[in-house]
Amino acid sequence: MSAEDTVSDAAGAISADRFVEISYDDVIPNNVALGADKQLQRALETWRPNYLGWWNSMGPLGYQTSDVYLRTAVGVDPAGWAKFGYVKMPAYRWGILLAPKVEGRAIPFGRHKGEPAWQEVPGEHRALLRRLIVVQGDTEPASVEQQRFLGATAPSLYDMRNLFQVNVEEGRHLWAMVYLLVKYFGKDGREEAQALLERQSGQMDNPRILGAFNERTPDWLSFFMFTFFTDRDGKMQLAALAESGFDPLSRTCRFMLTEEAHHMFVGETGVQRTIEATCAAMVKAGIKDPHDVEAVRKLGVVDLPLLQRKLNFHASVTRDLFGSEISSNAAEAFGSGIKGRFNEANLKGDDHVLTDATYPVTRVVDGKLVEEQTPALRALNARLLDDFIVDCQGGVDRWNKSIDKSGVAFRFIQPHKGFNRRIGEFGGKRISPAGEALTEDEWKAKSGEWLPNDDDMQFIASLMKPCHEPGKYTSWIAPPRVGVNNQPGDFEYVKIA
Ligand code: BYC
Repeated sequence: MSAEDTVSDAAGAISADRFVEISYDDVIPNNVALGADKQLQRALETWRPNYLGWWNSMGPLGYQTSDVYLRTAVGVDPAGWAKFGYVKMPAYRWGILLAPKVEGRAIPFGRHKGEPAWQEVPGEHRALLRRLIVVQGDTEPASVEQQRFLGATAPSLYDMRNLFQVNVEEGRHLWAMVYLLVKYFGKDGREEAQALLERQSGQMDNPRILGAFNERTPDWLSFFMFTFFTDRDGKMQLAALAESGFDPLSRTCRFMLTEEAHHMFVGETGVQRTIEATCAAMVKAGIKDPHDVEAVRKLGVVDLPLLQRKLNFHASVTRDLFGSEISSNAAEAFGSGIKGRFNEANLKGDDHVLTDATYPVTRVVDGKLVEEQTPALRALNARLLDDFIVDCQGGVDRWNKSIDKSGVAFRFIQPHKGFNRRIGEFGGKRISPAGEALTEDEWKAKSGEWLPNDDDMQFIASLMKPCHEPGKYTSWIAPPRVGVNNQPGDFEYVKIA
């Protein structure tokens, strides 16, 4: 029996009771009655081999014939939407799943507030909507490309499996956006769907659209920081798009958010376990000073100041993904009812149209940071970025708690939002992590203390030794508290073929 059979059997068994709406008999599993729209089905079935070609040439390097213990979405019921089982990655059932339709849903914000949500693309907003769907779609394969080489240095089979889980789900998120493009945007949409497979992360001629998705993810610390910070940008953006007046986009994003939560879990616990290994090794060796980097590194663990530099890097690069703090694009997307604020429908205390509202935006004026009240409509990217920073703080606090518990004296701090930015108000300005405006010379003298330097990257690379024995972990990372789907500690998450 092939891995694909195992999953489809499992899904079939489930669909008999709770998940009747998902069709796993189709080549492309879906809950959008794909079989009833032959033209769309044909278009997606034409795209599918190109997607598989992309997966095989740009997806995870190696391990494609290994059985990986993966979860597959088999429903959209929050109480039980996934099924676990061994799957060979290329046989993963990438499906099209939308959250259930909310009958009578109205557009919750903008000029069209209160009108019935659109089931078809509103002609006047077509170009903007297409652009946002393409940008969202572009990040999904980009992240898979960035993480392509990590399997070979996985610190355990548990982590390797988590990497591949994230990768196949980013693949599914690409399918989600391609579905929207192909179903609602005709020939243009089909061309965009193809282009999503052609741009490549980091490529000079045809790079991915957004900056952070052209950075390398060269090691596992980068992967964990990426899934903590950058996948959280995914959460914020998807949440803003889930408010959309274009109902198919809203429903698609709502279901994607379920999967995104796991990616952030992988990031947060990955960093957490790295911290735990470091602190435990320091306590065991009697090292009290976290800044005694040489002594700490000799223990084969990552020193905490280096983790802070990695945090600074990933936080700042990810913040650029919010676009300019003050943006007429964002104002237009909101005004048109296409992209809301985080948690828009539940926000209390304003009219959700924002005609007269203001929002404080930090700007650099005459070399000083000042807060300016700005028309709220134009400050939506600033607001989403602020919400993101608050959301990140929860995880950073939990990391700090685990350092406290060990008795080591160290605290992680999120850098000031102006630190190391390329886009927006702070783009090209030199701001310290504490939020002071610096001269170029001051920046040059200090930035090696704030961002990972060559020595750091070489040290991290030296730690990236694979550990492929079930239940074992490399020195720099602690085992997880619980296994995936409650599997025992020595579970063979990847059967390496
Ligand atoms: N790099 O008015 P502006 C995820 C462009 S992550 C390069 O400042 P706007 C995931 C911008 O496109 C979530 N270019 O900002 C995570 C525009 O160009 P055009 C992804 C940039 O338009 C991990 C121009 O600058 N989803 O899902 O309000 C793993 C002026 O733009 C950048 C989304 O982002 C940049 N960093 O906002 C896997 C949601 N920033 O159009 C997946 C959809 C800006 O003039 N996208 N530019 O040629 C959006 O909502 C918006 O496009 C942005 C930009 C928030 C990205």
